[in-house]
Amino acid sequence: SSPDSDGCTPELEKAGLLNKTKIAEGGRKLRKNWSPSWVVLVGNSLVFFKDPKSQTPSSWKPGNSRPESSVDLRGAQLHWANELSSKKNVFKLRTVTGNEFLLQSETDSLIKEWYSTIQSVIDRLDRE
Ligand code: I3S
Repeated sequence: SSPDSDGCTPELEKAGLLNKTKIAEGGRKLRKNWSPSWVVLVGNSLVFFKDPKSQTPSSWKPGNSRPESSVDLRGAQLHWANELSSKKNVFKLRTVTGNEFLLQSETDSLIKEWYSTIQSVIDRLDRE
């Protein structure tokens, strides 16, 4: 049986490396500071970890690494936002609490997959 056969363990939907910057906190604009982030979509949350490549082997212990931050996707909004950056393949995620993040990848197919996977979680939560 699958690890989630009891329906209690949140499903790991997706994980990978994206460029990330937070641009607003509680509706207040922040200065951009792009950095690579290991992004994990699990259950109703998008969880951000330090780029594993920037960590020493000894500090990188899967399942034992603390997230830098996490975002509740319930009620969140997702938009392509290429006008907000000189980079290509940028989308903006806005939480109900007014936190805003830009996420970016140089790889078109990869960013499209992230966009549609996050959107499908938001849609699922909207229907609940
Ligand atoms: O939207 P902005 O302000 O042009 O964003 C750029 C700046 O945040 C810049 O930082 P400094 O203002 O500290 O130099 C960043 O290095 C750039 O990456 C930001 O622009 P992009 O177009 O990369 O999102």
